[in-house]
Amino acid sequence: MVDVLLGLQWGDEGKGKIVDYFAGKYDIIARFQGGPNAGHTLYVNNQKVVLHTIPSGVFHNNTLNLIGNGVVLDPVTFKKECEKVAALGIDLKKNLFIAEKTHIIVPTHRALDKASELSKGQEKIGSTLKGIGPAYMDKTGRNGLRVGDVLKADFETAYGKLKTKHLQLLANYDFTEDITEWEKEFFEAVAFLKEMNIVSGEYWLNGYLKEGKKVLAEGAQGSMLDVDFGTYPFVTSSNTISAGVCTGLGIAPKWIEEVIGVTKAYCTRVGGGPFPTELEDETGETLRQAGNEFGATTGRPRRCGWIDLVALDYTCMLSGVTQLVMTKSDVLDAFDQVNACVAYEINGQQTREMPFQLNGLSIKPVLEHFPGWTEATAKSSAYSALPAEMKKFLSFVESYLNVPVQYVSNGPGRDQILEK
Ligand code: 2SA
Ligand code: MG
Repeated sequence: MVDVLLGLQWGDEGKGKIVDYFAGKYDIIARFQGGPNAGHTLYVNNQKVVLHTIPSGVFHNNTLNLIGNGVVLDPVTFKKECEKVAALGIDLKKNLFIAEKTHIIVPTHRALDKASELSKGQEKIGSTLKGIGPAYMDKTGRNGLRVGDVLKADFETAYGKLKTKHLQLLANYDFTEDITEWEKEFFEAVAFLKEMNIVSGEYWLNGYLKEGKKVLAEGAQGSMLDVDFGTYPFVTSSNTISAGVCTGLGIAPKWIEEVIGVTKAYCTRVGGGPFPTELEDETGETLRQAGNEFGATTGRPRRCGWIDLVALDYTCMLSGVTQLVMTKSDVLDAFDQVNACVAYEINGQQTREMPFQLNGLSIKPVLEHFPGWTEATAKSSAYSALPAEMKKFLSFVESYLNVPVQYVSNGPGRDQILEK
């Protein structure tokens, strides 16, 4: 069977920690989309580790990890990440596998990402500039290079062809950088990649499923950044919802059982695009400081706001979420009053549905107010011991979404998680 773990907002819901918490219950952790734009933060022996492309199960002894075909992999960042993980005593040759159909990010993809963002001016997406969009464009445009290609004798020729195409495109943007150094680094990293376990991801994974192994599919970014259903065009370039699991790993829907949705007790967004509950005031700043809301990959300050139940209801529907994990609930300890958005008011009309497009609309979030709690919940050791006011807030969320909040994460530590 396969369980899925997804972010239900705009990313940074705390997926890394939650996958790490659940990892012990699974035989395999598999990434199915995204790439080095992801930043999954874990604490291993009290040391902070940020993973980008490597699945968050690598720190568990008996867990295998798969980078699925739906991912885009940059050999350069991948090599650096592997070295960082290896320095913590992990032998990735034993527990990490890469699907040969995974697409590769080449240096000129990064250049194109930057050029495209610059050309958009005020309308820019706020991309992490890791080359994600251009790499997925080459995948669907049928020009891409895949991990399996690095093993072939003509890889350099194929790379050269793609580079020429990219340089032609870059000429439109007056791109003048010398990429010789980037290429040197790239080919060193490709040599490193060749030595890793490259497998047919779909046969590898289906083989284990038939043996009865338990798989956790680890989502990256968040559902509101899904290329089809997110706040388009301010989205990433992959399917972040549960549907992406089948195409991103090569498995049939029948294998999927639980869909675990992760949401913060409030909401954040990094990069551009609409954000109905955003607080551009002191309250937003308090959330940012109390929640330490800075991008794990880019260090950018994250935009902060109240929890958006309209958006969560939408993403729970899209992915068929069966249970919720609410993270960073302790951050709300700092407030006398806690709010939740229960509807959008657009042109005087209230709606609980996500409009076609959010940008360009003037949306007023309709807020439900909850009294705060005066206790510090980071030290709570049981769900039942949480303050009554927080429990009221949690049950309101449950009844609005009609999905149980099965876990509350009340701090960054590995043990700061309470099961209902
Ligand atoms: P991209 O890089 O082309 O996929 O960016 C497109 C949009 O998707 C957003 N995006 C993200 N949002 C939140 N977290 C992400 N990962 C990092 C993290 C981000 C960071 O975990 O903190 O460190 O800044 C992530 N990746 C992509 C992005 O902001 C664009 O709006
Ligand atoms: Mg993140």
